[in-house]
Amino acid sequence: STAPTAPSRAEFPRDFLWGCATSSYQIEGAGSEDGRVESIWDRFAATPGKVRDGSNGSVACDHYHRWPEDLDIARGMGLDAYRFSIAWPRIFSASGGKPNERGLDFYSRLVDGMLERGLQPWATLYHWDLPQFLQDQGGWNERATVDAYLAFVDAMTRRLGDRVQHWITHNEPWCTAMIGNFEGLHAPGLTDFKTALQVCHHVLLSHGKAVPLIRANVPGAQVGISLSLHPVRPASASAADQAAAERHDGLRYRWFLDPLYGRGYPAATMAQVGDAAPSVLPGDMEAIAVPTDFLGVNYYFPETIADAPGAAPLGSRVLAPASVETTALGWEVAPQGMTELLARIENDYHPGDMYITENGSCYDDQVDGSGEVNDTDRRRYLQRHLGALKDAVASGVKVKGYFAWSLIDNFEWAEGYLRRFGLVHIDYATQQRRLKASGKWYRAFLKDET
Ligand code: GBH
Repeated sequence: STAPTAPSRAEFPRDFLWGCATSSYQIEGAGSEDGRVESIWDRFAATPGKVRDGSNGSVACDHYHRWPEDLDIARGMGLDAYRFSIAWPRIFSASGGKPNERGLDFYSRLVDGMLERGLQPWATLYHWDLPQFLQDQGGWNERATVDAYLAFVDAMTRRLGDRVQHWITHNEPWCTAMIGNFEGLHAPGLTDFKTALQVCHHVLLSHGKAVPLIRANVPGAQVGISLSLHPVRPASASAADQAAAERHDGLRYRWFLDPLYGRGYPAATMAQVGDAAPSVLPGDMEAIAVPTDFLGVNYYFPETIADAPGAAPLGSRVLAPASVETTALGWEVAPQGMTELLARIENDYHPGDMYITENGSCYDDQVDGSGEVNDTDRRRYLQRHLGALKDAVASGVKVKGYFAWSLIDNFEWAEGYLRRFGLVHIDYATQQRRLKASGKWYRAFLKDET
């Protein structure tokens, strides 16, 4: 049954864009085909203890071969748009040199497949799969990686720019920088705060420098960046918890949005990070502040922050809040957090158009005796978040579209294949695809039958 809070499509503006998202390393497989080289995630996943089930993305959903079926499913659901990412290790196998034609051809066929099915392609240029040869030269900690990224962006936008207008420079720079280089929980698995902030700076700089390049190669390009953002809530009303939440928010939210919207790194956070501050060259902050066409917001859950004296980096920690509804990963289910977050960004930065470029939930799905996946929790999560999105639209926030994470179950990074986010179930033994109850509901919603 449909929850009373579920809106219908007709309650959104007619031109509101509906889609699903995926990323290359999480779905493609074909790890060593057609000239693809090793990525930092292949290396990281091969390191014992880094991925919970010891798995990797070398086969994943075999999307590299099964993409026509996956795009048929996306079309069958009635999506307007499909957000995918491009594997840099398929395009460049060494520093300098020419792009790999077989890699370019794969994405060219994929994009043609989307257009044939009436799906608007949204291409993400970096969703965490850095070529390992670049990490061997220092990765994003090195300024030279910005130039390598621009060569990759140039190759992709030249090849696809006659058919792809929507470009996302980076997915979640926080994760690239902090989870990969400070927390050590994602590739490349480093645990150094100063490195993380330098990585962050180079990622933001590479975004800023990519925007004019994309515009030069793609007539009419719409360019943006996707950030993972959380409403931040102090664990208690105590002054210590409130100050901790403020410090956390400075690094988690303002550290990204302030420079992107022309304010430079926030002074208070800059003072708190001290010696870990990144090295910034003249002109960098102006480059990062280049105007964009939209802001992508990836929203999953609010963060509850407690004071934690001595905890790196800024003396705070994220709490698992007690007695709230959570998904199977322990993430709080808080639809109104999305409304709140969008309103805050609108108010703080007036970024123009925003898109929810990811939102979704992890549950322990089971295929039942009749071959169905009755994921009522995920369906309800989706319904409630679309209700919250409707509230955001009604309040005048300029949010123009929504991409569910994810089209299909996939390699969930450090969780391996143990965690499922798809609207479509994957049986990894057979690669069989099955539309879950959540996907069927989204299909009905998109056909305006709910
Ligand atoms: C997105 O990141 C990614 O873009 C996507 O690739 C991924 O599959 C999807 O989310 C689902 O995870 O569990 O308390 O340790 C979302 C950013 C980064 C938010 C990791 C949660 C871990 C918090 N996520 N973070 S905790």
